[in-house]
Amino acid sequence: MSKASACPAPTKPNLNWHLMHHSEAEHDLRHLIVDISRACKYISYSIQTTEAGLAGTKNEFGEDQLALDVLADKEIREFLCESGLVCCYISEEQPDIVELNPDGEYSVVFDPLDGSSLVDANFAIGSIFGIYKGGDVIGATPREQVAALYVLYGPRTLLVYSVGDGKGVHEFILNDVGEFVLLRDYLGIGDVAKNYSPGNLRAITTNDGYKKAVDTWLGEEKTLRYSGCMVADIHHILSKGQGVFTNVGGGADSKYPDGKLRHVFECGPFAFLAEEAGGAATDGTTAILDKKITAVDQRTPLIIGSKNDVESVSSLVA
Ligand code: P6P
Repeated sequence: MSKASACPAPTKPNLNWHLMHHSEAEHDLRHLIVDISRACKYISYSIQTTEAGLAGTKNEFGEDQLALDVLADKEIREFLCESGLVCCYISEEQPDIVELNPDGEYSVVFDPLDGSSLVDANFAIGSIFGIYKGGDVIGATPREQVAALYVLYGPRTLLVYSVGDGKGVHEFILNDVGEFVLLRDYLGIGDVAKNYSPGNLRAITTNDGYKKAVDTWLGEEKTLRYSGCMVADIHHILSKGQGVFTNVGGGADSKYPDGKLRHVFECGPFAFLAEEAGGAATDGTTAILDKKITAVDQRTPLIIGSKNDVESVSSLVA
């Protein structure tokens, strides 16, 4: 019996096929990623069809929850339950770790709808996911993730994933029949940024290093690209193959001393993807992937993208 399969590669590889034949993800991890992608199809549909009003509830951080935030969180939970593979999850919309199946071999961390407050302005928003083996995310580092992915809901619905291990970062588009099909594989981030995305810009009034970084970008005539949704802004870096995104703190007395972003379900997954694509991600002194996760609501400064720029900005804001 010939070892070579009699089945030719499909003309348009879908997510499941790519996970099986390119990333060689283990069986259950492949199923989990596909189940997460199924939840995101429903989220994409909800964004197109649901009133983006307030849900009348607040999340653990006291922020008003949009109907869509709550809906996205619920849809993801349903598919994590259906997979049977998840022992627990950490969601931006939940106050603490949520236990699902005690026999599940994976933990999932996610921001169900990052940038959701921009939906009424019709800006692109996204879902962010990190996957860990086992149930002990608190105390782990994001380098222990076995996969990371995001879905960007814009003019197109795009999914980008990596299972690490040098297997690359790959981009899929949701087609008209509801399949994520390969758009571009092996996305890379070059060492030098032409674009910059400065989040928490209010911090330059109290963080001299950050102000120096912004002045340098302006002096170098780099091009500003900033939407207010990190999924869109960091996808811009992966899509263009260069760029630097920052969200750093303004000091002890500022509104966000450590910047606005959450370590476990926002910065950790993107750091995994950025390093796999040849870029870098730090908090100014430590690689995000090596920064211990101490709490579900832990915030961290983030400097991510083209290596040379991450290094130079880190030295200014450290
Ligand atoms: P700023 C969206 O709420 C978010 O969490 C990220 O997606 C985004 O990069 C950041 O907050 C926006 O921060 O300082 O621009 O308001």
